[in-house]
Amino acid sequence: MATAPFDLVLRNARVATASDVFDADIAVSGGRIVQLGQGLGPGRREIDAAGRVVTPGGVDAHCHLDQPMAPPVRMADDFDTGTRSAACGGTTTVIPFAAQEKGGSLRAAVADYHRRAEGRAHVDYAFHLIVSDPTPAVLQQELPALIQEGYTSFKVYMTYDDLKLDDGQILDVLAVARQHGAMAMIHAENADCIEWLSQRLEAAGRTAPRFHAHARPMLVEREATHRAIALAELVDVPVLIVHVSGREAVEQIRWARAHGLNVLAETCPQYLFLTADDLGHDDSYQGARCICSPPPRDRANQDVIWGGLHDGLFSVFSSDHAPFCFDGAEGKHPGGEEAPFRHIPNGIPGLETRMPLLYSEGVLGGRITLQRFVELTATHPARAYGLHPRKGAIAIGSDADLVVWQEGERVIRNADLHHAVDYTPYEGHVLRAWPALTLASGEVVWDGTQFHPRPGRGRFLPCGTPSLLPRRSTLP
Ligand code: DUC
Ligand code: ZN
Ligand code: ZN
Repeated sequence: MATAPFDLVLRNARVATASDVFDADIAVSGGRIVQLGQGLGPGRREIDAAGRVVTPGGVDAHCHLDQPMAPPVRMADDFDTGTRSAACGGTTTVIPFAAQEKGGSLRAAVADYHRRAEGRAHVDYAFHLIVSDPTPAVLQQELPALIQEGYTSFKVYMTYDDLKLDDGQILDVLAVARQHGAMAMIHAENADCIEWLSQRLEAAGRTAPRFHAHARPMLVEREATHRAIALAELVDVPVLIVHVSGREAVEQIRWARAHGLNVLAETCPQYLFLTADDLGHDDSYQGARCICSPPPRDRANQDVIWGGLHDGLFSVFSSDHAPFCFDGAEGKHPGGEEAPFRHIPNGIPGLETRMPLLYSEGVLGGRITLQRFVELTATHPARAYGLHPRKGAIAIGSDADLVVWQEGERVIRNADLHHAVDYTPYEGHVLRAWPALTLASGEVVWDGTQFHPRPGRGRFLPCGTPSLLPRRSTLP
């Protein structure tokens, strides 16, 4: 009896996973990978990968989409445009943030965020929570219940007036993470130091975008990183330090690991491909495009970040996509004007360029292995947030989220990107590879030139228990 054809067979793939690189066909049925091997039977649809590298679809575990902002500021990307851009850059799972408002309920924030996402996403999505007001009701009822329902990670901020927690509040939140096996993510910058420096800069008339970096020097991040590690040690719980920007924070994390502490770390493209010079040399406003926090540092710090990507210090490589248009009152010109740096919304776009930048400069530039690329962009983020092996893997039973890589030069032009932001910080950067095909649950969402929309294709993913602890073997 003839066996039924597969829905799809991706033939002649050079399959790259976090542990291996091998040649195989990949058979897909019902949106999942059902067979892997050479010479597989027929598919109703067949695609020839022609020996090109195929990796798991990316998991961007830190991005901001349609997150409510104080008017008039508004994020440029919602779940439609943000996940469109993700898919065209090889990312098939996004994890943005349902943010609690101070004085508001966490559950209400989650319900509101579901309304924003429902029926709009082109790739699958899960939610992190942002805890900005850890009241007894949040700590004792809302948070434990939400963890049970699949919101197993939450971010706390040590800076930003509308979000920041004090040390005692952070300890309370970490205690909930410990009790319920959730993952705590920490934005580590010292708020009082930033405020003190910002006031002095402003009083001296130093308000141009480039002074954003002067208000947030590395020591501000170093001190907060150390404090975050100490708070986690006190509670005895793993933590993940997000968007690590350079040497001094890296040193704190290495110190923690050397002392046996479970401290995970994330970094982002802006700390490899931008420097503080991109905020401008003079009083030009153009640098507002690259304002993000922590700010980009310098070349020596970029090298340290590359070192941590190479040797296993970092587990997760995310975009921290925070999309604000340069023109207009909703974005980098709040109120329609050139504003002092402290009033410029923080964040840059990067969902679509995250994977191609790291593949080009990391893998093809000889700085990291292909397996490490997969680990950083897909497998480890999926494990850190309880989505593995459904996501972040090329294995039987995993979702058929796949990227076929095309080598060759391609210049990044914002006009070619699919987000709703009016610029990219990487305009003119020459890539060495780009996704020629992105499959999301076995459907072609991007074919190298065309995006294939189907809003609502993306489903909400409840997260399981985080299953990633730092590797110690490769560290000093
Ligand atoms: N910094 C953050 O902490 N979040 C969004 C963007 C940014 O620059
Ligand atoms: Zn942050
Ligand atoms: Zn962020």
